[in-house]
Amino acid sequence: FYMSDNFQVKTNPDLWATLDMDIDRFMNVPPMLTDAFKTIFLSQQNRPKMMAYFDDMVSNIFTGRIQELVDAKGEGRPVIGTFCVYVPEEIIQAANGVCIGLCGGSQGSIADAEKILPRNICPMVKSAFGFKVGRLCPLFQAVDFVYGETTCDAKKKTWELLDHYVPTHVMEIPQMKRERDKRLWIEEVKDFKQAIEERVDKEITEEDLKSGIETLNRKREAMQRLNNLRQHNPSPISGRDMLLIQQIAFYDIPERYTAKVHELCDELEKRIADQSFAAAQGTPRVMVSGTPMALPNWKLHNLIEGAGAIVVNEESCIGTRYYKDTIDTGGASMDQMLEKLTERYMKIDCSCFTPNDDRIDQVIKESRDSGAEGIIDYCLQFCHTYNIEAVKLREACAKEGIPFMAIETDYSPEDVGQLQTRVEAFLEQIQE
Ligand code: BJ8
Repeated sequence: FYMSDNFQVKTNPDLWATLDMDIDRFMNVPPMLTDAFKTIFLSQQNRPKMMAYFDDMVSNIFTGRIQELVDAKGEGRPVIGTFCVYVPEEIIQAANGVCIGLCGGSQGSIADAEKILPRNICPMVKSAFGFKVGRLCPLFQAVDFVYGETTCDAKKKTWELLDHYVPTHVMEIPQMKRERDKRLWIEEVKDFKQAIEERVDKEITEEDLKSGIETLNRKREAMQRLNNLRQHNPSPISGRDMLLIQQIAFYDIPERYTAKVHELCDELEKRIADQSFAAAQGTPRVMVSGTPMALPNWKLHNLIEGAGAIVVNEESCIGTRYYKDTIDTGGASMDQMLEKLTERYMKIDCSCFTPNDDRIDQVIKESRDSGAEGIIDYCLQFCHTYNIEAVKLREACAKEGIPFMAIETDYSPEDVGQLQTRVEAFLEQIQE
């Protein structure tokens, strides 16, 4: 296991030159990410040894992984960027394509976005858009096209502008979950499949789709296994490391990632048997719910764990919403599989839907399952749907006697002091 001093986010200007990057500006990014990663991750005591793989994925995020994407394109495979877990990855996998999550979690590209977009919209949308217009993200530069969706207003209207910089397709996601919405949704899934087929100039067969579904099922099951293990009390792995692993799920190769997550799970089982934990017995256990935390957004986890607690669950799309449901493929025809796939996607309980009471029940359930002593609801600034849904969550938590705190923040470091005070007060409250 290497020393943290050796860790470095690698650079490769020759490779980036082939991707039309703003190399002069981008050269500042790897050293900054290296420093942040050392401070937030490598400073932790007693990390699982298998974290070396995930640390390596960070080290190679702008180089080795980009080379793999370039190689995939060379083999004629489509490399597709997405911004939402409603875009069905199984179909991309069935077409032997590569799916890369492009949500932005960095303050560094916000100013680029604000030259064009209004300031008072979600930082995740601004960050992603800024990466593209500033040519500041090798992952974004490497994709052939992107698939947006009609979830929140900030995203769906930004796609119209993003299309000037990269071919941007949009999948319609309904806002309700009635039978007629399901019919529309299935049509959208079929259109998506057809669009991907046209791109690769090959029909997706039943066998292809079945295998795409099975690959993603295995990945989601591995993540479920991992999340169950991390919820042991005391936890064998920190919340920061768990967040990182869940973020890496959006840019690693599914099969490789699945194998590594299982290896980590094996190690965590052993750690539990050996009583080797990431935090001592009695460490306050906090669950986070709400909007996703895209790489390299580690702000809240770093605050919570820096204040002496441990994060034991993420009810988030970079968290359980991504992997809580799988698709049963038993003996299904193409049409049946597409229907089952759609039904699985309809179970994702994003606040963009109304009503969305399933999510409230799910949050309470996950809070119980994870042994959390309180919930911190995380809302990115200007995300109206999660922000308003927090009202219902607060009510439900009050009824269940679960301590609850809602925070709204962005990527800037300006409110860190104030958030820290609030997190510390919350931790005192749950320990009383
Ligand atoms: S399924 S959570 S990934 S839409 S935080 S950009 S909603 S203003 S991310 Fe999401 Fe799909 Fe839903 Fe998940 Fe808009 Fe809110 Fe920003 Fe958001």
